[in-house]
Amino acid sequence: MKKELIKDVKKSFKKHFKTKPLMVFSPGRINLIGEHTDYNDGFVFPAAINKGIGLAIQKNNEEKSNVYALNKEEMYSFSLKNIQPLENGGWRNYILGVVSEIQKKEILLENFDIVFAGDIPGGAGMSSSAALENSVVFGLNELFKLNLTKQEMILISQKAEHNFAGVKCGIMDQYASMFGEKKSAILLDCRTIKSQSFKIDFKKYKLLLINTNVKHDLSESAYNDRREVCESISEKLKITALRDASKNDLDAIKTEISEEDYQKALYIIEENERVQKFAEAIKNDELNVLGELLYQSHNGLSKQYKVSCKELDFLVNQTKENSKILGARMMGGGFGGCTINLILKKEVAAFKEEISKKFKKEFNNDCSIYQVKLSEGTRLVNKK
Ligand code: GAF
Repeated sequence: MKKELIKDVKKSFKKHFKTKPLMVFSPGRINLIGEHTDYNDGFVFPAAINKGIGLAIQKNNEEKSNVYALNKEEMYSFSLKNIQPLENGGWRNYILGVVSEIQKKEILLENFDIVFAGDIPGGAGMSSSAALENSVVFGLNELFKLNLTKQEMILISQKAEHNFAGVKCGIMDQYASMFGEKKSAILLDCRTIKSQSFKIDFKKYKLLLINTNVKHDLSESAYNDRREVCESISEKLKITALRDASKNDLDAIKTEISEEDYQKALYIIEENERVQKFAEAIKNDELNVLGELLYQSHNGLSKQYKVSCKELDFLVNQTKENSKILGARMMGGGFGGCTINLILKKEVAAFKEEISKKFKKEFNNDCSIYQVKLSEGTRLVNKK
């Protein structure tokens, strides 16, 4: 969390609303491995990071609630009555979604003011939307003493995403953002919503994110399509979710489904296995195995699940020629955003320069490179 971000949000709140706010920070996340497995009741391995959303919130005595998006310099005022998603509402829908999902629990909210800002680049696949949802539900819970548990809060955030942003996401992003722990990643079972925390120390290696700075248009509809494919195959197999399927089960219905769908379901089965292997390899300090699993994951996401894009494939392929990098893969929903790389610490500077040049030459666009710290989840800040 950057102190500057919190300071700016607080300052802006005082300027616009003239009251003293509660301050919340809600982080984005990375994901080590386990992509698109969350909505299949499977396993994921995310971590909250030191980038996210800073939010200031306080009650007001008006007829409307007011939200100011500091990065965009946009103010939005709305009535708490009859809340509906807005067409092309952008960030507004995350706020409205959270409020509406709280109201669906028969909880009566009073009007409030919010200012928020973030330092997660939009579309980077680092869950700026989950961070925003969580910051709002957490802030409202504190402000109005709603007594919601963190578990209830992340389900509200997830439903806001489903019903107001139209993305039928799993629970990984909201969970990681809410429950993150310092210097740790979380092995989460998305069926039971039980997790195990792993201290992360890759010794001479570290994680590096490279943002393609592209977000291809089809990402949201393609995301929902993938979910539908998984659900329809589960239905055919008469199971709750692909988490319960084996390759043998899938082979038994191979002739009834398309080769494309077969590969997608197979990817999910294999990715779930990779998450387990990844956890074992962390326990045993087998860094080479981690790297290999990252490459396998990318290959599956690109060739079987088909959620990569040429920019992500390019970045991953470039690392294969570099012995200083143990593994890399696309991260998050796909169709743009970041790759996550396991790289020798002392090679970071040289690699940054090299890959920036190559990317520019190939796409005539800049990529961005980030080093992140694994951090705590959503919390109150500046209690004084
Ligand atoms: C997005 C979704 F929001 C997550 O739930 C998850 O499915 C991820 O894509 C892919 O692993 O971030």
